Amino acid sequence: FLVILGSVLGQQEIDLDTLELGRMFEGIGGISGGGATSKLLVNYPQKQRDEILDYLFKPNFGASLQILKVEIGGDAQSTDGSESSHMHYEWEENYERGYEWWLMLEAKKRNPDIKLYGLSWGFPGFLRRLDNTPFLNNTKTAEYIVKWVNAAKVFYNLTIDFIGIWNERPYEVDYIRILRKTLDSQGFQNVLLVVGDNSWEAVSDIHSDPDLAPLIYALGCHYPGTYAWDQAVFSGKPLWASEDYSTFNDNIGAGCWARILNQNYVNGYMTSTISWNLIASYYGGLPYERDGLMTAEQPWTGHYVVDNPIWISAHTTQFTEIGWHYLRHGTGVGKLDLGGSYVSILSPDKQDLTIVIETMQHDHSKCIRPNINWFEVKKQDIVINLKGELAKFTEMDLWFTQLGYDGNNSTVFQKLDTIKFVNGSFKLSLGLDQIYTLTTVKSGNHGSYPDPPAPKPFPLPYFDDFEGVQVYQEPFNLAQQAGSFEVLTDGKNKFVRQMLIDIPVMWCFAEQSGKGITYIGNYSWSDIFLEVDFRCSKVNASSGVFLASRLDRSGCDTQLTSGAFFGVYCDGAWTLHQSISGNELDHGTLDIHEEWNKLSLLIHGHQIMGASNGVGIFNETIHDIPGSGFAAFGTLTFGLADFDNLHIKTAE
Ligand code: 147
Repeated sequence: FLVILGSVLGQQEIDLDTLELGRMFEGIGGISGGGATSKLLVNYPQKQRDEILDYLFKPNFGASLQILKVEIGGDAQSTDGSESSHMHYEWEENYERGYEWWLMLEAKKRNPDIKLYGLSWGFPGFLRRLDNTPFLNNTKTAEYIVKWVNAAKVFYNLTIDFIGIWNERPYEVDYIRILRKTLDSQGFQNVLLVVGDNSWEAVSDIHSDPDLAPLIYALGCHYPGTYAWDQAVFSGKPLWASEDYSTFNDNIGAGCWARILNQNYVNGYMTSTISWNLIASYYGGLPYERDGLMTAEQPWTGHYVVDNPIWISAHTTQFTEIGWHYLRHGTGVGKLDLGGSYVSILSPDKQDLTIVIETMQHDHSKCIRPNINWFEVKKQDIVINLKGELAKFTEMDLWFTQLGYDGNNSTVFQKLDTIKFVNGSFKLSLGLDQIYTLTTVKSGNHGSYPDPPAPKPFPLPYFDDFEGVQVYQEPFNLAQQAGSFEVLTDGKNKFVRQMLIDIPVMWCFAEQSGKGITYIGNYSWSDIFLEVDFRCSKVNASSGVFLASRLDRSGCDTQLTSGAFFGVYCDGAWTLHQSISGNELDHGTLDIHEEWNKLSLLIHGHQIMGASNGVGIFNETIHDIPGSGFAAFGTLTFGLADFDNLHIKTAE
């Protein structure tokens, strides 16, 4: 009778009980990598860097993330840059490269319970099969991955919880078997496999190959659009949205994140959702600008933005833990009659209960992919009834977000008055584009720091002699798009070396130009003077080096970039090109020293001038290059070459 009365009054009765529980909640996380998405975070001023890390990882502060997924650097372009491998060549290993070790340590420092998940996008050249897959020798590839897992433990005391196979690329079942065996034989039985970081297709292999199922812990699908294949649901495997979101982090992005965090479970029984990316810490102008939970793209000022996806995360993460259980569909999990959804998550001792409700409208919660069908959301009243053993809860904290659009203000992650259940019931009037958390957990907190410094564009003039960078690290502010650039020392002087000597297992096609290249500065730079010292290598040498400016393409389109390229071969030949892979404008020869040489490139309007060791080489007018873009240097072929003393200034 009450239910009927309720629907007559236009109010939905939601009965929560625990007669049967749903699936285990496995956490909300972010991805650093795939690729180079944390590149600029590393050289932030310490104060702002620590604040940012608190917003991401510190419990009861901000996003309070429960999973950190990182790229296992593979020396290949993987979206916003390439990340260094721990083995550039078969004969070496190095665990002081890149920033993912550091990031994992910072996350664990703040939350020792955070789960770590590693995944490869590319792989170094020595693992490359001719078809550009890492399955030339599955034992070697498995050992390469297990070395990374082992190094986490041995060098950093980090326990890796999950390992994936190959991001969004086909796996070989034979490789999965060998990887599982190699992990087990080296004492890593507790490192679980998530397969296949693409679609739900791995479920077919599980069905056709009963020996495979026990090797796989969870099925990971990317951008599932909140749905899972029936077969996947019936497989009994945990289902993860192992990469999702990737949406510009304004309020539509926040709305996307709110909707999928609930509905990935409501519609698709997914128990973990992981955002690409964790933090948008790469230059504006690179692909997928600001597609992270928050933004930090100015290490030179310390400016950062805590975007609303951080607070949307908090609505779930601050009031749950991995290992809690969703209530069952129909008894605490479901869709709202007039649009929107709700989930309820219960602690194992049943002493804590968290309910998250969202009423995001279609156009305010669009994600980058996939397109979803139209749906309506209307204002509505709901009554939450706590049944059975849940009736013991008489009070809950209430946390509220109203996302604003079209100039309307937002209220974000605010604690409202504590609510009281009367006879086990509480009535809530829901508006549009709102998120509510009802919870017995008392520790919720909207963390805050004073405003960070104001934004400013990349500062010019700019000079770097790389003396301030730790050896094996990437040079600050240089965003490698193909190849791997590391700071090394000869004992007295630090310099940058391009390390790759062959083409990696590519994730996309950025390396097809055959060049190593690292970008710096501002996408809107136009009249720029660049100068760098270079030295040809005596072993495993690149054929030469180049300086470039006004580069208009990057990421997985790096091989297509236009721009002015002044190349110098180690035999003394020079060239001027208008793109990375062709269109020669001029060429000649010049003198090269055994040791360091100075290379300069000035571009002003259509005028372009090059010099080497202070001697003018060319001075001409060109019309067919972009009006603005990034600056860069690199190697003309994969192979070693050294760089030092980078100068950049505005060309007057
Ligand atoms: C994903 C990648 O895994 C990430 O590294 C990052 O590039 C992210 C950016 O949105 O995208 O790759 C996808 C690229 C394209 C599609 C799906 C995933 N797509 O077109 O469906």
